[in-house]
Amino acid sequence: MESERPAAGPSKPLLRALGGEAVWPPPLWLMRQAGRYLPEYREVRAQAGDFVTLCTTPELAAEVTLQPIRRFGMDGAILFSDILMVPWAMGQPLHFAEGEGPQLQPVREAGAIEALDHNLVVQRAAPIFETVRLVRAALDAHAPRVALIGFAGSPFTVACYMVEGHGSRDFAIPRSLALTDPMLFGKLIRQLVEATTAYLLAQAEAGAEALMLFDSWAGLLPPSQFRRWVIEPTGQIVRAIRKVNASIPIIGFPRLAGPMLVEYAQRTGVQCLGLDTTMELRWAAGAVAPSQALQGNLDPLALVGGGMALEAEARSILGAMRGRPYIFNLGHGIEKVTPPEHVAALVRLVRTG
Ligand code: 1CP
Repeated sequence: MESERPAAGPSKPLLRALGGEAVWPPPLWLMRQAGRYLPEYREVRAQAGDFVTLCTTPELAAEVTLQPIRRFGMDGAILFSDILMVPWAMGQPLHFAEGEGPQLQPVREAGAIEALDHNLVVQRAAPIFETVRLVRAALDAHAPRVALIGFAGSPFTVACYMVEGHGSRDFAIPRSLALTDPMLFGKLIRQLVEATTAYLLAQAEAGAEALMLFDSWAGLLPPSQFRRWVIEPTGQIVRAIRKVNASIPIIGFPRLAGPMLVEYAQRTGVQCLGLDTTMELRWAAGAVAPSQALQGNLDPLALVGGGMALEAEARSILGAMRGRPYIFNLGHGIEKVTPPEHVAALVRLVRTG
């Protein structure tokens, strides 16, 4: 299948960096680069009505995926979807309330967890794979240097939302369940490992050229729990993907992992580590293998503020990462109050090295 596509893969800067090459100036993309800070996104979002409809209407989802590429020319396009589309595809009702974030019907008992069906995911998420196909075809035709990134949430972070039912600062309910009934929590995690593996492989088959696992709440866990619920399941997914697709690079983003980054980097098998804003870059560079790419970690608030502080922060990151495989990015998602002209200024700055 892959041989039928234009042979642009290995020359794309983002894929070269993921392959362990110190590409300079570094390739760049931004987490949540599509979204409400862009007026053209707000227009399509209004047209779609609700968020799940936007994620499951391939033409609209492909359009918003491509908007930041057209406007700013990043090196990576990230599929427009959400980490909660996996629980949705497993049969858990999901709704995005205006201004309140996601709402899920919580699953906390054996019956509810067993009623979820990871085998449904590839079938129900078919429109998302169609989005991947549309975006890849558009990039091949009009932006052959841009790599398409597919993604999923990591089992622990997705389980946090599934058990809690909505966003939270500490996700006390799922973390307590993991401690008091690890057998039951483990059942949910195992379902998510199966679902996420199939979901990511289907994205790769549809044309995604790199995959990212978002573990936004990994840093809530103490080391023993981090090993069990973050490192173990992530490693299982990476190994299962490798059995089918030996080459697609995988980016892991264990947000707020701190020193647990070392074990995560050694034991999961990911090719690239996403770094959050709190990570000391020179420490991280010494903590992972020289061939493992790093990605991050500009403070999204620096991008909101712009000007001299943005320039100073970006230059300091570039200085620390020069000479190793590296992808410029934020340390967390873009803020919706970000002025688009600050994003344009950042892209210019990074491109001039
Ligand atoms: O109304 C809107 O337009 C919804 C805002 C929005 C957007 C633009 C949500 C709701 N999700 C998304 C898209 C999204 N989410 C992408 C698309 C691609 C891109 O990066 O451009 C990605 C990769 C995500 C990933 C995601 N969703 C994460 C992991 C990364 C992170 O930010 O920590 C998480 C935790 C979510 C859950 C979620 N979805 C949306 C919101 C507001 C939230 C956070 C809820 C909360 O914890 O309160």
